[in-house]
Amino acid sequence: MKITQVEVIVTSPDRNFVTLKITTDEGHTGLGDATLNGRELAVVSYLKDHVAPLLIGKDPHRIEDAWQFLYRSAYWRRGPVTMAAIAAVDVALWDIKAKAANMPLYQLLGGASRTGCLAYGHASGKDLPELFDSVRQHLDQGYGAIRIQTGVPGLKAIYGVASNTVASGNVGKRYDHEPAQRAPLPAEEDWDTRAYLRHIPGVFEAVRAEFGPELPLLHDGHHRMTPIQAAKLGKSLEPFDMFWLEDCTPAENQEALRLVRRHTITPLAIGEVFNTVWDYQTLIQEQLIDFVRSAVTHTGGISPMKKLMDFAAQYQIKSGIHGPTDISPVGMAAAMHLGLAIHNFGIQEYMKHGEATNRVFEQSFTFNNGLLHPGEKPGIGVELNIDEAGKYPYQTAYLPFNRLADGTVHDW
Ligand code: CS2
Ligand code: MG
Repeated sequence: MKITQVEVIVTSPDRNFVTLKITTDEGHTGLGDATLNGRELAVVSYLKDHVAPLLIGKDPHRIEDAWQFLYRSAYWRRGPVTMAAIAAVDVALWDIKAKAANMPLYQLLGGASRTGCLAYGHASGKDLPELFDSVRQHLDQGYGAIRIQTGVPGLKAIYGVASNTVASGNVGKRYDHEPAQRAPLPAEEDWDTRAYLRHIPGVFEAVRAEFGPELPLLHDGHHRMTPIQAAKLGKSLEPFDMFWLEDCTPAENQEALRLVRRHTITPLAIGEVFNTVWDYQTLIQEQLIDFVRSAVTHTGGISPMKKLMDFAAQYQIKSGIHGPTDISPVGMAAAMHLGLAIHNFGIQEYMKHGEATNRVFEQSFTFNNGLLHPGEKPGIGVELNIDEAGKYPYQTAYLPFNRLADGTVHDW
């Protein structure tokens, strides 16, 4: 079999998505997600200008060879743009291989290790009543685990809280609880770590009092704390039996987690901004985290994610694969196949895509009793409807950023 066509499709149904489509001389097609939220067109160029010409005429079955060639022959290694591009090729080739084998991808990864993948959703509200409503809505939709984000008194806009639930002063239109904004310039939000640290333990106390001890609860700190602040938060959340505290410190410094770990038994998750196994070397070997947050889309695809999770398994570290709506249905499907197959699956983030997105990407996954399953279609189980995709041209979009009260830029 030979690769005959490589296309990069940009579409913006509810938000921007970049999809790679590889076609073979035997008529098989494979899809890969290459969406890098807020920097989408950089990956489009990387794929179109630098990767597509290298793939034409190659054997699509040689996935490992293609991966190593793209990673090593570029000379320049790692980074989100490079790794999103390589991921798209890797997933598209796995899609083709599984279609050629007439099997759903998870069968090629070792078969199912479970009946489905436990998913968590995002509940948020500017205050407790709104938050409780949001939690109830998620429980009604069948979610069995819930991430909790709230407004902080004194702050106008905050990560994870939909714009229609926060006070005015917010720029741009938001989609559900999603931070990306289609606007020519990034929106500015405000931040105060001390106010946040004072507020959050009370929120979890109230949520436990309202919803009981069993519901797995998660929280995302979005890289905003220093190590000692993160340690303080982790410690103060211990009575509420967290499933995890995510991205408590900026992810660049793996050693920060040593300090956090020394002070708290709250489980830690990190890695949505990582893109290779090297970003986890210290974290995994020293058992400084409990969950790996990488997205298949941003970490080079199924092949390196399987290796990363096998490495993590030796240390009883589990998966918590990134799955907000900026991961396209193609990237979500890849995550579900991997999650179903690996032994050390932990949880899968799952934010529902909008209707327009679901018309562009025809999908075969199911969500029943809180469990995601990728379905039994050969391949990854997603096809792109090109007519629908063509209705939604690219729109400039940026993630917001934070400033402190004195104007200093802070991690968002
Ligand atoms: C987040 C994301 O899902 C998460 O945990 O931290 O929503 C993140 O803000 C976006 O993926 C950024 O593109
Ligand atoms: Mg996060």
